[in-house]
Amino acid sequence: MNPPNNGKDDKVLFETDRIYTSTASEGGDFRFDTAVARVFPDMIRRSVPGYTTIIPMIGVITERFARDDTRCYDLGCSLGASTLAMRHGVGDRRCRIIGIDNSSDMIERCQHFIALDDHPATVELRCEDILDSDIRDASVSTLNFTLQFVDPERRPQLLERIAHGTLPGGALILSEKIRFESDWEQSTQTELHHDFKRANGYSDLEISQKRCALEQVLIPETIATHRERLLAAGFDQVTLWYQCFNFVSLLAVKA
Ligand code: GEK
Repeated sequence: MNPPNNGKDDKVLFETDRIYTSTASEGGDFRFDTAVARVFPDMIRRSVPGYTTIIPMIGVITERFARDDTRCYDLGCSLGASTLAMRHGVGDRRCRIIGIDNSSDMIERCQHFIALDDHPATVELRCEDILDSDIRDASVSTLNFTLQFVDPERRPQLLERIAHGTLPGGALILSEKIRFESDWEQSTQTELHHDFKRANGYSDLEISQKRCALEQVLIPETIATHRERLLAAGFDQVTLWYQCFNFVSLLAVKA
């Protein structure tokens, strides 16, 4: 999502993430609340290696897989960066774009970003749990760094429902933070991720406090686990199309 470059509203929409700057600032598990929604574009860009590449590529992938008279789902849409990439990706095809998030703070601000964009494709935003969402007639769905926040025991069923709701030839884009089987890979990739955060201006204190806050909330899995589960859920092909350190994106396609 590119910030508009003028207007006093922009300062309100694009705040710098300072949530974990002091020891007194935060305790407890990470939550997608108002404070996070306010700084989210800055937070995700400075925390997730490759995010600024993945978003436009979601548009490119959508352009290939979107079909007339189908739906495109952005599951865990936050402020709508992927929703907007998909909206532009569908071009002039008759698609309904549906963005879903269970954080009302996110959906409220997302509405504002969608309204700033003038592409004619219809976007419907829903504040609901993706575990309860009705998913059908999908040509493209996106889980861009959302599945990692879902209880691992509920992940298989969610992916089965997405696969079931996907039309033949349709696709799912699944981006996740991952973990590695090998201790060396795990520690090296984690250190590189922290180097990326430091290079983006986060202090060691911010990095360690955020890490603690996410520990029980964001549960990463291996690429092998993701691949096997996508195939078991009903997708027929899976390919890794992007990796930067311990962050990846997979494309799963239904025959
Ligand atoms: C992007 N995709 O900018 N139901 C609905 N929403 C959920 C659920 C759930 N069960 N669990 C988590 N979320 C976005 C970025 S952020 C990723 C996605 C991150 C939502 C949660 O409220 C949050 O907005 C989003 O998933 C995850 O492309 O912060 O690393």
